[in-house]
Order: sequence, then C-alpha cells, then structure tokens
Amino acid sequence: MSSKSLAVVTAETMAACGVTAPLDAADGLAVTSPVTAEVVATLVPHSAAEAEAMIAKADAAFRKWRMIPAPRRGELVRLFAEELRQSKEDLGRMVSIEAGKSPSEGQGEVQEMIDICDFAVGLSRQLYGLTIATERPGHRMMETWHPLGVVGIITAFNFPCAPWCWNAALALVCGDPVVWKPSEKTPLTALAVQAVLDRALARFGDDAPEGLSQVLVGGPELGEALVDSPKVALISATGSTRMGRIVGPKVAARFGRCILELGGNNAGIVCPSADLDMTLRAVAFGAMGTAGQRCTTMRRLFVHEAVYDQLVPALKKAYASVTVGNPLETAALVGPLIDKAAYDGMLVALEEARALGGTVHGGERAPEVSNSAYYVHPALVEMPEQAGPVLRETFAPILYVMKYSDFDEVLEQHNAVGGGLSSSIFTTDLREMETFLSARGSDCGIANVNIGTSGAEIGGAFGGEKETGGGRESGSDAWRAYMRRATNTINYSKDLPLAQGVVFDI
Ligand code: UN1
Repeated sequence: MSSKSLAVVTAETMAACGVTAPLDAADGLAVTSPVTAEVVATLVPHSAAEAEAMIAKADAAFRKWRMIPAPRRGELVRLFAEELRQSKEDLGRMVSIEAGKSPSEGQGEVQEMIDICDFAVGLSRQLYGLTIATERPGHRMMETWHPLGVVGIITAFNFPCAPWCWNAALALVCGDPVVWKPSEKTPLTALAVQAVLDRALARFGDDAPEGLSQVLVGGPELGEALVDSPKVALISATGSTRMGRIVGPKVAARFGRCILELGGNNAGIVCPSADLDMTLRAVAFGAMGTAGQRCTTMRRLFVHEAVYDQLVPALKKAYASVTVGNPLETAALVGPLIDKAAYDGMLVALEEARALGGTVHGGERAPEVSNSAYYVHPALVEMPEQAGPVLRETFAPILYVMKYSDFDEVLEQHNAVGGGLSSSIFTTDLREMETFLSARGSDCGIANVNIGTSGAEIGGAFGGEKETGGGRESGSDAWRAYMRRATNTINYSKDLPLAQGVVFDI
C-alpha cells in the first residue's frame, strides 16, 4: 500500500465499488484524506439547478414507488444488503480514507449499514397500523400508514455512510425516495455507496423508478436546497447543534418534518461498586475511539472519590500507551483528526481547561506520525469542576474527568449541559442503576449501564434530547417518521350516528 499514492488507492477502491465517474476534475471540490492530508480526488460539484432537477426527479419517483407493495420494496433493500456484504471491505476502506477510521471501525460502519438493511427488510412486512374500538355501532376505526414523500438526508463527515443508511433503508421500505447530501469532506464514500446500491437496483428490475436514490455533491448550499424545497417531506440531518439551529426553523416554517441528530456532551458516572477493569476498557473506547469524533464519544467522566485514585491512574496509563497512527498502514487504535480546524478546536479547549485549573495529560500533536496530517495523542483532563469547555462538545479526543462524592448531586451535574445524546453509569448497585435509568436520572436519548456511551446497535431508536435535536433514527419504531398516518373510520351500518352524541337531524 505504501508504494502507491493514496489517490491511486482511492481510485482503485472507488472502481471496485463500481464508481465510473472521473475523480480527477481540473477544479472543483477537492477531497482531502485526513490520513495523509493529501488530495485524493477532485469532483465537479452539482449546481443549484441540478439539485432542483434531482429533487424534482425524486418527487416523480415517489409517485411510482409509493404504489409498489412494501414487501417488494423490502426486496430492493435485501438485494442492497447482499451487495454491501460483497463490498464491505472496499467501502470500509473508503471510510478509512475519507474519515481516517481504523479498518475495523471503517468496516464496522458498513456492518451497521448491513444490520439496518436486514432490520428494514423485516420491517417491510410489519408497517402495522392499529384497529381502534369506536364509540359508534356498526363502525370500524383503524389507522393506515402511507409513504410520506421525498426524504432529504444530510450527513456529517465522522460517519460517512451508516447514518445515511439508517434513514435510507427505512425510507425505501416505507415508500420514500432519498436524496443524500453527504458532508463535503466525505463525498467519495457516498458515491461508492450509491454505486453499490445501483448494482442492487439493476438486479431489482423495473419496479424501481429512476431517481429513487441520488447523491448531491457539493457544499452547504445543496443542503439548503433540500431544506428549502417544499418537495422534500422530511429532512433528516446529522451534524452540529449550530447546523440544527438553522435547519430546524427553516423546515418548521414550511411545515416540513425534521429528524435532527446533533451534538452530544456524553458522560459516564463511575460509582464505588463499579467493575473498574471493565470500566477502564469501556471508557478507553468511548473516549479515544474514532479519535473522539463520534457524536456519542464520551467527553465527561464523573468518578466517585472512593475509586478515583484507582481508576484515574489506570486511565492515564491507558492514555499514555494507546497507539496513534496511520489507520491504513498500521494497527493503531487512534487515527487522525479530520482537519486543522478540528485540531485548533482541541487546542483552544485544552487551553481554556488549563486556565480553569485543569491538569492536562496528553493532547499533544503526534509529528512522529505525520507533519501534515493532524494526529494527536488523546487528552485526559482532570478538572476541579464542570466549567468552561467541559460544558460544550469539542469534536476531538478530550475526556474531562471530575471527582464526585454525592450521587444525587452528580446526577444534577450529569444533566447540566446542552447535549442530551448518550450516557453511561458504571455500577453494580441496583439502586444507583435504576435511579440513573429513571425519570430523575439521565436525561439523554441513550442511557447505558456498564457499557460506554458510543457504539449503539441499530435495533434501538438512536438520537437524543435537548440540543441533540430530539430526532430518532434507526431501530424500534423510528420508521413512523418516514410515513404519514391516516385515521380511517368506516360506517358499515344503515344509520349515521354522530360522535359525542351530537344530534343534527335534517
Ligand atoms: C455518530 O457519531 O454520528 O453509537 C453516530 C455509535 C454509532 C453511531 C454514531 N453506532 O457510536
């Protein structure tokens, strides 16, 4: 691999996925790999007019796709899952090239796509509505779930394909075409995924209309085109809270639907009875994995004073020994930050933490890996209290560690931040565990016991509260957001009784 430039590896991998479009435009959108900081491809971005045309095409596709029976729509997703299995390694490599993930995490992301496809195939036969008892004789009441319309999917660089698939697999079985605006930092993975889906579409045959799934390549203005278009019934957007604050009101103003999966400021609480060995491993992956660039990354850790002096030195050791390196050429556990801006953000946060009395362990750049790309040693920061940068999400491997003594107080601290995505408690005490999961416990969309904050499976609904945006994607009954509900009341009697006993005899 080292004998070939990354641009060549990229072109070969894209070709293996089935991408035929040229990746070497004279100018346009340059895609830089965080692994080496070299430009690996240059793409011609779509224009605003092209985006409009693609949305119109998706709208036309909707009119046909909604009439195809759901189990048949599921067949397309089944074929897609087969193709994904074939291309798992190549797609995983594209994730590693564009997002800097280790091969295991890159392929894990593709596995997450396969899993949600399998889920969606089963779901295609389970889009159930209720039958409801009516108050009127000779009547029946029921609800029916219908396809909703075009779904616009906006995704972030850190998970270049799985979140698209959580949405797309459900949308497709629910009868909705999808238009995808990936991060401008990771458009190649999106094009590769589309090429893999195109193979499934070719096998599926004529039932699939043209324009069922399309990718918009370019900057934020293309995301805006989706957000502003009345033809896009649902916007599902993953990204920063700043982005969500723009997208949410715009979609609401046109009464569109929105699923927002925004930032988190995820914490763990380590109680006196915790299994410390297990806790150490869970925290290490949660805080350092993916170089701290998951929305579910563990960013705050509250450790009870009784176990602080046992756990924190062991954690420091783990931080000092974790391997940082090129994910394509080494077995390093921690890869690069996405770009200079991410590195700068990390430096600012660490500086602020020091000014507030924090003790920083690690956090230096790793020039021994690369001088041009942004590799850092993960930082563990012992903080005297929860203040300053601890209160916000910095998309980098920084874990703020704080000591606590009172369980009720630590619950308050836990919830006293903007983000509400994921949370963990490490305990073997039943009362602490159940309290954490209760109404006065964690206020997050995900609350875990004795596992870390990241690495959720697809079977549960994924998303969070407060500044995380409130949306839910993936498993459980998240599919309902992709359909519209009709309540049907059918009168099979010879009378016309009115509800609530109203009389209106003419
Ligand atoms: C994200 O970072 O946007 O739970 C998604 C996890 C993954 C998904 C993360 N399954 O960490």
